[in-house]
This record gives sequence, structure tokens and C-alpha cells, in this order.
Amino acid sequence: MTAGSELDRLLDEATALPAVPAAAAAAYASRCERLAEQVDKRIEAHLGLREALSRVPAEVRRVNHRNHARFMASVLTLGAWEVMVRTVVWVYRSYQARGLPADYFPCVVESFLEAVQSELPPDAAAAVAPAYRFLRKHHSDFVALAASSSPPPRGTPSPWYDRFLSALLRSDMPAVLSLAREAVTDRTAVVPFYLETIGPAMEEVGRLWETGRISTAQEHIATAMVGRAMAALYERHILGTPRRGRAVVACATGEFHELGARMVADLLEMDGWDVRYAGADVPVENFHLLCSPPPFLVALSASMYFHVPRVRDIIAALRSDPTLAGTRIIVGGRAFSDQPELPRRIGADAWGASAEDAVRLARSWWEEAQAGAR
Ligand code: B12
Repeated sequence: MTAGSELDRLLDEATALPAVPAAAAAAYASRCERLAEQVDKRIEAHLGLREALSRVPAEVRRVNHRNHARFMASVLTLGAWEVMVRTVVWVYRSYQARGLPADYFPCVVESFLEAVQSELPPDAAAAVAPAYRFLRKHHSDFVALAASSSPPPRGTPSPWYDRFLSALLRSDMPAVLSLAREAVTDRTAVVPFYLETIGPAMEEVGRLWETGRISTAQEHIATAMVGRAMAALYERHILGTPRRGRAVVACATGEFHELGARMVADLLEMDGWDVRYAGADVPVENFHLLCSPPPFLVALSASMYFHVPRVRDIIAALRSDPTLAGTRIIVGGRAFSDQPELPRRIGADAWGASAEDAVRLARSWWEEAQAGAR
């Protein structure tokens, strides 16, 4: 069977899993920390995993267990079985690339299943357990799928892509900067440089990290270099005089991936918006300050699926504020890829695949509002 049809078979079976009642998903979501603590203990005590555990620092394991619990809370709350399957393939691939033996995963799944059964009320545990049984049953399918290659970057990279990526991987900041300056000689070159050079290069950096071919340190340096290059371009080409409405751009609470949101902020600003850019990990309670005076637009970014409930909470907080009745909310980022109905379900007005989409939508809403006001 090919990797594609094997994946389709798993997706079909997963999407037939029974829906988890909202109360059971909420019971799981409210106990993420306790579930992760139980799993920490069970995994540390697992004698068969001694050698495997020595390859991953205890702190990284702790973070991973919490990420897993938050991820499953999102999956159970939103019924996102397809996201679960695709992400578990990624987990197997990236952890094995870091030297963890495949046997590690069934132990984690079993530990979560036991933790669910001991921490959740019986009804909720019974509703959640089929998801973990599914993961346990398909362990060898996930091993096989993880061995197939990860998908290549989306879209067509620009002629600058190879040199840019190579400079990032050499940690060569002068080369990154001079290439950015060479490629972006005026404002019109910002969009293609962001979307066809930086975007695919960062995606490839992620792929190399996922498959263990570059270290976490190299990935951090590459991201920092991109941020510094974007700052240089910002000063030269983006900073301008606002002529449209006010826009707030921020990442969801807990979300550290900020380059995408920063692109949204830069492109909106270049299009004449008066932008307040708040960056990564913005607490829900900060939004009322960010949104005073009321903006025309709020753009929210999330890369990790386990942050979608946080985006939903932020939107709910914004919607409950009567001064923001006219504010449009757009969401974007990797967490929303391939899920056309999700943005509406969490209360957003729209979703954009790219930073350019944010500009297009914002502009059309603005023109509509101006026409209505005349
Ligand atoms: C850099 C990076 C990091 C950095 C981020 C630092 C920073 N300052 O931003 C750090 C080290 C913090 C990090 C951490 C983690 N990361 Co990381 N990271 C990446 C990487 C390599 C690049 C991200 C990036 O900048 N992409 C470029 C931008 C431009 O793309 P983008 O965000 O998608 O944005 C575009 C669109 O989505 C859109 N967009 C974005 N926001 C918005 C908003 C609106 C409103 C609109 C309309 C559009 C829009 O516009 C942009 C351009 O058009 C990606 C790889 C990848 N494929 O993206 C992994 C990746 C996202 N990370 C990953 C993981 C697993 C993690 C961690 C969980 C790792 C860990 N165990 O700790 C943590 C999670 C941290 C957290 N709590 O958020 C995985 C996710 C896998 C999955 N299946 O979910 C990826 C895919 C790597 C991989 N291939 O395995 N990461």
C-alpha cells in the first residue's frame, strides 16, 4: 500500500471515531496539567525506556507531555480527527529523527490512557478513551507513515530562495542582510520576498529540523536572522504615513511563532493601515488595552493547533466588548491550514492563507465601510 493510501485509510477510520461530548472534552481540557504530571511520572518510572529517555532532556519531555495534552484538548473540543492523525505522523517522524526509538510512543499513549481513566470522571474517560485506543492500535501504521518523506514546501520559491536558505543554514548574517537588500530594492519587492523567499526558506528550515538534519540551535539562529533582516526592510520600505483605519496584529496566547504575524503587520502597514503589532504570546486580558481605541481590524495568528482554543477565547473576549461591535476579526497561520470551516466555528469573520490575503480582505472591508458611510 502506498503512503498516500495508507494515510487515507487512517483518516477515514479516524473521522468515524465517535464525537466527544462537549462536557467530556472540557473535563479533559481543564485537567491538562494533571494528566501531563501523571504521564511524567509513569514515563520516568518505565524501566524499558531508560536508554531512550537519556536521549531527551527531562525538561523537553515535560514540555512535550504538556503540548500533547493541550493538543488533544483542542482535537477533542473541535472534533479534529484529521488534524490528530496528520500531527501524530509528524510527532513520530520528528521524535525518531532525534533518536527516540519507536517503542517510546505506545508507552506515552498508554500512560495518557491510564491518566485519563484515573483523572477524568468515568463518563468523560469513556468518551475520550477511543481516541487513545485508536492511536495505540495504529502504532505500526504511524511508524510506517513517519518513514515516508515529509511534504516539500508549498508554492514556487523565488530565484533568491536557494542563496537565502544557504545563508540561513550557514548562520551568515551579513549574507542574509545583503541578499535582502539586493532582492528588495523598492516596496513592490517586499511581498514576493516575504512570501516566496522567507516563507519557503523557513518552511524548509522546519523540515530540516523535523527530520533531525539541523539542530534546534541552528533553527533558532535562522529565525533570529530573518527577524533582523525584516527589521532592516521595515525601516527602509515599510514605515509610512497611515491613510486607512487602525489594525491590531497579534499572536495567540502561548504562540511563539511570530514571523507570519509580523509579515501581516508589515504588509498592512505598507498598505496604509495604522498598525499596532503586539508580537508573540499575547495574553487574552491584554486585548482590551490593545483594542483601545477600537480598531477597524484585529488579525490573530496561530501556528500550533493546540492554540486554537486560545484564539477562540480571544475572539469571545473581543465579541463581548460592545465598543468593538464594528471590529472585523481575521485569523491565519499554520494552525488553520486545510480547515476551511474552523475560523467561522471559533467566531472569526474570515481566514487568510497568507499575509497578502490579510491585506486584500482588510482593504475590501475598508472600501465597503467607506462606501456605506457615504
Ligand atoms: C521558527 C520556528 C519556531 C520558533 C519561532 C520563533 C519566532 N520568533 O517566530 C520557535 C523555536 C519558538 C518554535 C517553537 C516551536 N515549534 Co516551531 N517552527 C518554526 C519554523 C521553522 C518556522 C516558522 C515560520 O516563521 N514560518 C514562516 C512564516 C512566514 O510562516 P507562517 O507562520 O505560516 O505565516 C504565513 C501564513 O501562515 C500567514 N499567516 C500567519 N499568521 C497569520 C495571521 C493572519 C490573520 C493571516 C491572514 C495570515 C497569517 O502569513 C504568513 C505568510 O504569508 C516552523 C516551520 C514551518 N513550516 O513553518 C516550525 C514549526 C511550526 N514548529 C513546530 C513545532 C513542533 C514547534 C514546537 C512545539 C517545538 C517544541 N517541541 O518546543 C514549539 C512550539 C512553541 C509555541 N508554544 O508556539 C512544527 C509544528 C509541527 C506540527 N505538525 O504542528 C513546525 C512545522 C516545524 C516542523 N516542520 O516540524 N518554532
